Amino acid sequence: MPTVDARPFPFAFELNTTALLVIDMQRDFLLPGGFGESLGNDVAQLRRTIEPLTVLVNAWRAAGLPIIHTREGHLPDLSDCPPAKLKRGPMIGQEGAFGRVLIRGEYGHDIIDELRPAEGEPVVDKPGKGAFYATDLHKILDNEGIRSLVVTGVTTEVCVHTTVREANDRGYECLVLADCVGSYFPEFQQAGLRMIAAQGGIFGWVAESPALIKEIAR
Ligand code: TIU
Repeated sequence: MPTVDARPFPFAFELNTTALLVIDMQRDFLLPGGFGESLGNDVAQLRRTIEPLTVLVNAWRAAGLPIIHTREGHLPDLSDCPPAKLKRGPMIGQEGAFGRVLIRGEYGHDIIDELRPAEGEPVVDKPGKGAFYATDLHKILDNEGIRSLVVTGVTTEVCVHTTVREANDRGYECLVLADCVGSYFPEFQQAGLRMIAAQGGIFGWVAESPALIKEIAR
């Protein structure tokens, strides 16, 4: 069984029951001049994930393993956006540098060019922070017999964490890759990763992508 050097202890997984989740690698969050940056965030903190994640995605694809992408966003009429979220997401639905912010179909809502999904890879559109809430993700994974998830994307303490918690409660084993997840806030990146592996792996495991790539390239 492939086993990855991870915290709090090695992560063992079956290649045929493991999927790679790429969370919200969207232009609105990652592009300089976009929504994320307009809120005063340092997008460089997220952009450092692009290179290692591209290498991982290419290796994962080359191994013929499943990849699922997600995008956070809403319908153009905002009917799926709770007023409570709209109130605190000051720009959601408004015109930004890359179209209406976090609205499906807009340029900024889509995934960055470097990580464009390949033909046939599911793209799950989600209205919330978690990838399971109000989506078909659990069904998609269940139909494929997936039991373990490699979780990547942005941001570590928001959509990655929410998704890992949702996955954990549904019985999936989650490996979070430290170099392939990013937060606008270095202290949240650190704490977010520590929270996952704390208490004997309360939410899952944490590793670096080269340790995983070594296992799938065998
Ligand atoms: N994808 C995701 O994490 N959505 C966010 O709104 N993250 C923030 O950190 N704001």
